[in-house]
Amino acid sequence: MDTNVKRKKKEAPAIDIGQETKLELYRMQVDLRYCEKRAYDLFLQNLVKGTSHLSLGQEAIAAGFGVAMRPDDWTFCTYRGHAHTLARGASMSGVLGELMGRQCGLLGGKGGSMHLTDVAKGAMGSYAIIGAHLPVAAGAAWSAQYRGTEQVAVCFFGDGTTNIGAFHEALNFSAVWKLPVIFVCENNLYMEYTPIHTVTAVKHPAADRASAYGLESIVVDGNDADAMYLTAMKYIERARKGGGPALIEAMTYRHSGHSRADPGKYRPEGELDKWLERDPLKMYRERLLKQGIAGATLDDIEAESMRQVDAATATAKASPPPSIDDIEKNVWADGGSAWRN
Ligand SMILES: Cc1ncc(C[n+]2csc(CCOP(=O)(O)OP(=O)(O)O)c2C)c(N)n1
Ligand SMILES: [Mg+2]
Repeated sequence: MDTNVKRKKKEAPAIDIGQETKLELYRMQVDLRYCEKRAYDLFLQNLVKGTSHLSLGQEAIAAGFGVAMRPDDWTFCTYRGHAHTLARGASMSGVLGELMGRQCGLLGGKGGSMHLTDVAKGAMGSYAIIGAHLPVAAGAAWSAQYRGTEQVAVCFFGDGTTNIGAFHEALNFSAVWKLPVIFVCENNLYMEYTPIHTVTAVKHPAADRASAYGLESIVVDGNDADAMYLTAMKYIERARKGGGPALIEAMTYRHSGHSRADPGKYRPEGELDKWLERDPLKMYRERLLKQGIAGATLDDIEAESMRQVDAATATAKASPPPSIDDIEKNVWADGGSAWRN
């Protein structure tokens, strides 16, 4: 392996994170956790049709970026995208309603878990084809660069995605054109069921490839919301000012299996327990308490989050499924292929 690669391990905090931002980071992680746990409960009640992929344990990444991004920045995520969509401000009833196939869902109940999108909030889609969205994110960044809007595209994907051609094509194109795009690899150690290290030639599937595109090799603790927020701020602001793309590898772990049907039995005994000790919410709560934030303040955040999840659940349950009249609505673009003639 190339020993000349300079890797930044666990970004040292460059700026002080104010108390308000810390509480925002905690609130967002709690919202993401409670909402996804509710999604799982609804699945057990047979109210969520089709498959779904939870990111329980990976919340610090979506939260760190969600808090750091400007409202008009863009997010592109995978089928494991509930948290990333919520982190941009999509409503809980819109997300839970979409999972349940209800009219109040973000896509009117016709898209489901793997296609969450909220264009008004900059959540530009969830993509089920591995790697498909990396070139799309680069294209969005190119549009921002061309129009001079200083918007940044942030693209989340998994470790397995780094072995797909589109990853390399998007990285190369973005580096050559210095596009304002941040690629965030959430290395949760597994692809669908396969450990990433058994099928990858390098230790860090994203960071060890960065030098091939003239980019820094960056590995961050993906379970540390402060580290994620500071890293996001640094590279988003650099990209906004014309400094080009970044490739960030965030080390993390998913608490549940790949999708709802997977109990995750292929994981070695004790591995999950080890990572549960490093649960991002648990670590962050302990850190805030040590820093002098009152336990009651954090309890209030948790209670308010649960209240919102309960209210969203009630809204989604009361919402009807899409009507037959709407079956073709928002499916076909007006004009079809007329432009070709
Ligand atoms: C092009 C393509 N090949 C295969 C699949 C099937 N598939 C769905 S998820 C997945 C694993 C992806 O792993 P990773 O990128 O690490 O993301 P994670 O699920 O861990 O978040 C695979 C192979 C797919 N969706 N698209
Ligand atoms: Mg993975």
